[in-house]
Amino acid sequence: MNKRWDIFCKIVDNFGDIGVCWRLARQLQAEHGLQVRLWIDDLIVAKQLIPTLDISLPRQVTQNISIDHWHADTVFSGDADVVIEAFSCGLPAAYLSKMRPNTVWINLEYLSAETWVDSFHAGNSKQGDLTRHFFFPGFTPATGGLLREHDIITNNQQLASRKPLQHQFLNQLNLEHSDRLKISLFCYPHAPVHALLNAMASANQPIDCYVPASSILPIIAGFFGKDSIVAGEVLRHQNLNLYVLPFLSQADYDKLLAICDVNFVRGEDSWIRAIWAGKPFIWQPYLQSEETHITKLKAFLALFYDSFDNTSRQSSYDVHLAWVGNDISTEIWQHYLNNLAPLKALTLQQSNTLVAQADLATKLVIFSEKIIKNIVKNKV
Ligand code: TRH
Repeated sequence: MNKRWDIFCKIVDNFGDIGVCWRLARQLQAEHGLQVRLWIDDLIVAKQLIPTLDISLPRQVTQNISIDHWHADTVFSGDADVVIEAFSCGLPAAYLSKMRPNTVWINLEYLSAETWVDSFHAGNSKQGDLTRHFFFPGFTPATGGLLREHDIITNNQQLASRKPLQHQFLNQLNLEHSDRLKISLFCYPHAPVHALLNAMASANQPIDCYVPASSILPIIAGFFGKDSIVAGEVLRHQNLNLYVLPFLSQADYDKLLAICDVNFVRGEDSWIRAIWAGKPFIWQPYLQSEETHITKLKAFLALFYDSFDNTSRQSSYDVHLAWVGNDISTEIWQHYLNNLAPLKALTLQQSNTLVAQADLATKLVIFSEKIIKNIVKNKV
């Protein structure tokens, strides 16, 4: 049995690398009964997502996952059956030298909705005695799927439909209850944040905007004419009430997305969480050279919104392209808000279509089993 899995996570930038690896590790352990060891190169950043982590320890077990600090002098045993190299992070030479030809080596790629992903998923290349397999997450059945815990949809639906649960969550964050439109905001600092806040303030309905602490806080402070802001502050301007939240646990961030009416998300992991929340969302892709992120955005817009009616599709395209551009006008934002009811229904419909597909962790386990069988077959 391929029970022992190693996951290698190099933290390049932000929280997406560790966010995805930590979520995957927990799901493989909890839902597939695997022994998972997560190798992390930067425990300090990881601690933001895994608060129980003791950064002084080279090895520890938390939530049934063995977490090992991966550094230049790490000594490896190479006893795993399956090795996940997250986002082409490069397995260390000392580890590669311990791997056996039948060790299943899988490179977990970045998520993209581009059509070429279907044909590149599940390819491989020889590296000496070893074979490196390429696993592409994606939105179609021909890809590796999307990370989704078995209970996330039920949890989100319960929270979205039950006011007492929502009040309990808001109370826990020291937030007031209101019937105002709720919006969460998580984005990169190069987004036109001032323009968005301005559009929210002058929109024709009151808005509660929740901002978990991130690198955009100085920009928000500037909008309100302040030098700095911290979690707990409430800032008001015209129709906009803005609540600064602490950086939440992944579980609480899911809850925030589930109770909001619109979610601004970014990168990779929060993007998928917004889809499972089933609410209209605006995705900001991770900035890449040669406008690659715009290509990725357009591929996703085509995949997700092309079945929408003309008005909803147009307002979704407009708001996304404005958000990745340098400006988001009051008109574009108001048009989006005017279409929220159909956008809500259509987004939920698309989310349900994706939920009907197998999730990434399950597909990864099946993929690893198929590789093992082929290896065995080739030997016979
Ligand atoms: O942090 P990101 O920008 O990560 C990015 C992307 O993954 C990108 O593709 C990759 O190339 C780059 O990293 C290196 O955005 P992302 O992917 O949404 O990850 C954020 C994580 O933080 C996600 O797991 C959700 C979590 N999160 C919380 O746990 N609490 C919070 O309050 C917030 C706002 C986020």
